[in-house]
Amino acid sequence: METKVQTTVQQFGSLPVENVQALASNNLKNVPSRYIRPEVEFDAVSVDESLQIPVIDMSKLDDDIDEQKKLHLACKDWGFFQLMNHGVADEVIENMKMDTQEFFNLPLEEKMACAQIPNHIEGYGQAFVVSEDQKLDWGDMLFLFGLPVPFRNMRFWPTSPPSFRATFDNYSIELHKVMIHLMRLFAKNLGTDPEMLASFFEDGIQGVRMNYYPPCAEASKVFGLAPHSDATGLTLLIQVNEVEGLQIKRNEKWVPVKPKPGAFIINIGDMLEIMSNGEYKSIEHRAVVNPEKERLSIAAFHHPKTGTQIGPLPDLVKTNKALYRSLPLEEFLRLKMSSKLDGKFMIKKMKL
Ligand SMILES: O=C(O)CCC(=O)C(=O)O
Repeated sequence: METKVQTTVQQFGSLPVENVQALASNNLKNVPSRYIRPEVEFDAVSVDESLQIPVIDMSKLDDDIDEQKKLHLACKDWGFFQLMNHGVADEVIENMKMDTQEFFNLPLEEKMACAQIPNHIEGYGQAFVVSEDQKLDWGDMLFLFGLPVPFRNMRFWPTSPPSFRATFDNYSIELHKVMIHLMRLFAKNLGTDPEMLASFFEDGIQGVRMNYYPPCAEASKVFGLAPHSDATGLTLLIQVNEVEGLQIKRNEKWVPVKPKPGAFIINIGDMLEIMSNGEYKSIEHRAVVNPEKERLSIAAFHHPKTGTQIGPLPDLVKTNKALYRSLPLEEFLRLKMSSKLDGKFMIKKMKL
């Protein structure tokens, strides 16, 4: 049975829109105007290929002070890093990639068995479509809650490929372990109690968004995913195939991320920026699409548990002024999900 809080968090529905994979299969020379974003073509912010996000070796983090410092700096200065030697078996990641690819390869009617229903964020469809005249992203998604287990709604979990459910279950649990380990290290680096920070996330909410971006004849005029920061504590992302598309904003330039084989791309979300009282940064990012090739990615969003007050951690505002106000998690998510993707608007709302 769904609890009241669970229902509140799950009821962030999006308006239904056309399936982009089906639309793209018509080999259109010109895409419908609802997808065309003049701001991509005429973006004054240029792409800077010369930079790369920091790479952190998790196997060194428990006892190597230099690696711990590197992690702290990555969170403060970049808000993004790649994590290697994280302890999640290759097989767990490869199975997740394979089953995600297989799901999106299914005929539309079969994928629609997992379609979203009104007022639910979970399932196959779209997120953040809140008005009939809003511009749309060039992509579809399958969104599922992985944790806590009572949040799982099997109605939306694919049964094809047959291995999907077991694969997803493993992936979800393994990523949660990495996230908790990182939370303890973040707390240590921030000078607060590791157990306290971990306790917010132990029974936290994990949502996994599997993204499918079809090739697009007008790739330079659309977004796979419009610029946004994540309303999470921490996001762990992998790219499923070799096609790149994630770009992060740094010093007013877009920096393309080049994933390292086997690494997770990790970013600080708005909630952790706020909890750290601004010491860690939630960075705006976007996904661009390829003119010839499909792209897939899997983002695992980790939030604190329901009932958490999202605000600066008490230890961090004993001597420093609080830079953000506090809001219950449910209200924070409601505000985020009832708007289109729009840069760092939640951080702007929360700043004092
Ligand atoms: O596809 C990507 O690389 C980015 C995905 C992302 O930012 C998201 O799902 O929120």
